Order: sequence, then C-alpha cells, then structure tokens
Amino acid sequence: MRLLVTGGAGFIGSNFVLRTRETRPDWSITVLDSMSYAANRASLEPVLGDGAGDNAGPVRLVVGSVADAAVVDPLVAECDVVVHFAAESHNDNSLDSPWPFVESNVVGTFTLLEAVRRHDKRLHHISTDEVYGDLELDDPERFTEATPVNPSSPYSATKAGADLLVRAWIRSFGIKATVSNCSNNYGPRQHVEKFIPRQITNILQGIKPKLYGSGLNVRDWIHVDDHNDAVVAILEQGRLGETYLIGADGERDNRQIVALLLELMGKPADWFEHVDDRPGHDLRYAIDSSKLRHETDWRPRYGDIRAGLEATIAWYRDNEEWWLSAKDDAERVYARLCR
Ligand code: TDX
Repeated sequence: MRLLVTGGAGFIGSNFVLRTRETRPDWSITVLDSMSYAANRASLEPVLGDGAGDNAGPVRLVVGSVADAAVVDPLVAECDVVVHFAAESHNDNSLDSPWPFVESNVVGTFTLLEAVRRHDKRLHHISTDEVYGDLELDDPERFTEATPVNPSSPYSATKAGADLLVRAWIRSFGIKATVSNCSNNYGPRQHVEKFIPRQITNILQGIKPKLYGSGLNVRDWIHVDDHNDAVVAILEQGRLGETYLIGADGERDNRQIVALLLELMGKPADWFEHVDDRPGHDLRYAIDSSKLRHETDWRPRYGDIRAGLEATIAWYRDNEEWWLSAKDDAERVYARLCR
C-alpha cells in the first residue's frame, strides 16, 4: 500500500510514520509537510536515510502546503491512501492569530478532498475531540460519534469545519473516507508549546510548571502510539463513511498531571505556579471509544499513564537538541500572552 501522510513531520504524524515503518514495513510512505515551526525534520531522520538527499531512505519527504493544489494533486494521484494529519493545532496560537488555522485546517482539507475526489483515492482524516466542545466536571456522559459538534476556540472551529467538509464529501460525492476524533495525545516528539512537554522541559531547565487558572480542567490522555495503532486499525478494519472516536479512558485534571511529573522528576509537590487562564478554556473532554473497540481489534497498550510519562520524561531528557531552540521560541510567545 502506498500512503501519503500529510503533516508527517509533526508530533502525531512523525510518530505514525516511525511506528508504521515497524508494524507495516511493506507500506511505502510519502510525507507531505510544510515544515512549519511545529514540524521537525529530525523526527523523521531515522527513516529518511543517511543524508544522501530527501529521497534516499524508505520514506520520502516532500515540503509543501496541503492547501496548495499544485503540490497536493500529483501526490494524491500516485498514492493509494491519504492519511491527513496536517493541521495547525495549538489553541493558544489560534487565539492570537486565527488565519493560519483557517488556511491549513479548512482550505487544506478542502484541497485534499478535491484531489481525493478527482483521483478516487481513500482518505483517513485525523481530528480531535475538541470539536465537541466541553463537558461539566461531574457530567456522567462522554463524547460519542453522535455528539453534536460545538467547538469553542478558533482552532477547534476549524477542525469541526474540516470534519464537516469530509462528511459532506462522503455524502454528496461518495468519496471513500473515514474520520477519527482522538483525545489529548502525549509521548515523544511533541512540540514544547503543549502542556506536558512544556512542563517537562520547564522542570529540566529549573523553571516551575505553569498551570492555567485553577488547574482543574480535565483532559483524556492517550499515548501517541495507541492513537496511531487505532488509525491503522481503522484503515484496515473500519467501515468507509464512518467516524470513530479514539480514547484510552485516561481522564486526569491538569493538577494531577503536574503532580505526577513533579514526583517522577524529584521535585517538591508544591513546586508549580498558577498563571493567567486561557480565554474560553474548555473544562473537560472525555471520550467513549466503544464503537472503535466493537468494530476493530484495537485496544490501548499504554494503560498506565505513569509509565508512559516516565518514558516521555526520559525521551525529553535524552533529546535536548531536538527541543532546545523551539523551547526559547515557545516561551517568548507565552511571555507575550502572559501564560
Ligand atoms: O502551560 C500550560 N498550562 C496549562 O495548564 C499549557 C500549555 C496548557 N495548560 C492546560 C490547558 C489544557 O487544559 O493543559 C491542558 C492541555 O493543554 P494543551 O496541551 O494546549 O492541549 P489542549 O488545548 O487540550 O488541546 C490538545 O488536545 C486536543 C491539542 O493541543 C490539540 O491539538 C488537540 O486537538
């Protein structure tokens, strides 16, 4: 099978490429990535070959925008399946500057959909639980495939828009597509602007972790490899036209995550600080992934977030050169946003 992986140099996409090289070595992979601030070529280096050019290894890297039809069209023509990870993904940035989110997430998905329609190719669209808005802390319900979209931020609105475009192209044009909405991912190679790597790298640099507002907001954490294995399960066993929610029953509030990181990294339990809350900050996300578990053989392998975080901490400790320059840039943005 020939895969076109958009956003394959970002966090989830690069982990997908690396993991799929191991679990499905006969699949050929072309990555299309704009190599924005959120991408890191070093993440793909092990599979790109020995430096003899972009196309020397088993994975080919094409640098370009998913919103550029002239780039997208020939790449879609030559593949069997498109796995669409490419997106602007950080809520804080979307509050500061929404346009790149509209361009990548809405126009980019539209551009891919038109190419997939033209060439009659299979598409799997990666999305987020944030499209469903948020839940109360004590709400017994969790998000399901039937939950209406109700996004809160410019970021989640553009992802909801992209999801709706995919659904409309399935219904109106009969394209062969599936959608997945996953909960918060953690693991190696995540950009240091995000919550968990920001706090790990803060602690490594002797800076206190920063909790937005009360720190009571709940996220439903899943290891990135569990997410990506679910994507493979959907590619192989999912029904065309369907949406699948991906989650690993990992609800924790932000204070609990910081407490765990401090303990695992040998710092006192009160060694953190509260900072300005994020405007419109979603309270709680929670995923019911029963449909995925009924229809495929996927099960999460990282049941224990403690062990997953320990491994993630070790990765950031051992790979400082991967994140150091991005850290300075991310913290400059946060200083301006007072967060
Ligand atoms: O320094 C911080 N302190 C803090 O308390 C940061 C960066 C975040 N937070 C909070 C905000 C959230 O409640 O931690 C939680 C997680 O924040 P993010 O890592 O920014 O993730 P979130 O906003 O939940 O969105 C993430 O999950 C869904 C991804 O960034 C999205 O791309 C994905 O769609």
